[in-house]
Amino acid sequence: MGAQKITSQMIGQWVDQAVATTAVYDLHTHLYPPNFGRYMLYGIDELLNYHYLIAETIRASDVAYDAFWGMSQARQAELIWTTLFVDRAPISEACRGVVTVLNKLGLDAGAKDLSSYRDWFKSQSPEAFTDKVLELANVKTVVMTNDPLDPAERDIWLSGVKPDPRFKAVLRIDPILLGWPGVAEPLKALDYAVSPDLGGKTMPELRRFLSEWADRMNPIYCACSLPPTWRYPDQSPTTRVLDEVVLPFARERNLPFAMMIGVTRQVNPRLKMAGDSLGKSDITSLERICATNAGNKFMCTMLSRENQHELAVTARKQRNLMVFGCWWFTNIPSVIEEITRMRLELLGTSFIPQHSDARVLDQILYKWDHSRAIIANVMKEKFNDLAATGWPVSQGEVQKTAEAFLSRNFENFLTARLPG
Ligand code: RAT
Ligand code: ZN
Repeated sequence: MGAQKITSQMIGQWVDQAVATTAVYDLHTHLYPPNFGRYMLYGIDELLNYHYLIAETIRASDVAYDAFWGMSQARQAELIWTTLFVDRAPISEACRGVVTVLNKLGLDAGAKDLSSYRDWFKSQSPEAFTDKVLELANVKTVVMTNDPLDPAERDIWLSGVKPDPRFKAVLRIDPILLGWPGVAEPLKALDYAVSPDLGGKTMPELRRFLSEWADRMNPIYCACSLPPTWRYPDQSPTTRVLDEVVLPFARERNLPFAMMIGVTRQVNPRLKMAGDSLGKSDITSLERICATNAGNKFMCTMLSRENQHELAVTARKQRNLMVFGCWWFTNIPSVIEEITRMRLELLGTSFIPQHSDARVLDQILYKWDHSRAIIANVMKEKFNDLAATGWPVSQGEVQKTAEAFLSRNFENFLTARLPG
């Protein structure tokens, strides 16, 4: 009896089912659990006040910067709603996301009735809403971004609050890598004997800072975002702190170090947190940090579309490098599709296609819905191409691939010990 012919319809069904039913491990977000108080953001006003939408509103309306920032948060949300959802079609990815969220929560997006949405969200408790959203989005684990130098966040950790186990911590260390000499002051105020020129006991004290905060937060990796001008190695404090503190610390604890490369902060300070931009980064620095620190695990995502091909090639050469996500300005359908297809062609199943970067809990409903659809399309195309060669594509292979992409590659990378 001959083997059953694998049709593209079968592949389509297997892929859709596997991608929809596999729970996601969302490895980079800015979300927090309900017991982190005001750090947990949810609801229509927070959705509208997303910095992606603030940039779009200020561009489209004639509001003055100062007038916008002088408004209450509710008034800002109303202006964003009117400008982007009433006066024009909400056709950008960030706008469409809000509409997807309303739909997924069972609200009537077509009613365009901001006050009824506000009423609905007011009736949700943070705890029950968290359960509802994680379940609807089919996300099992959410990775936070935790900055021990943020005074308010520090107080929460110091008060002994433990996050809900579905939320994992990440030790975010941008200031100690990029903030010299200024970061010496806040560290000294916390009783770390550091000096602005990195002399004296600075290096052991930074190590103590990382160890104490890692013991407190139990992070699953350390992370930093880096500008396009980042070079490794060089004579900068960044290289010194990496080589003498961060990389030995991460190696000792078997923690990956995640680099998000390509952000140019505050190209327009009048946009406040919406004022960051991007630039093409130096792939050879990434190559060198991975090659010369072979005992460290690295994760990397890059912000510029122009870096994506060389990033995927670099991952082919460096087994200690895990490529992840379509970050920020690349988290738009056309670019996600292009990047995912290219990574799959160069890396097979050995990469992590997406993270959400959600700041407002409800956003995982749209970010994962939109990304799942694109990942599924690319998988269908590639499994169909494979079937056309005569390979007997199986449902098991499709399922395993979806699991690798949505959670397993990350889970395995966390626990992996690098072979010598
Ligand atoms: O995507 C974003 O919301 C950015 O503002 C940043 O959070 C970026 O992802 C980062 O973590 O630095
Ligand atoms: Zn982020």
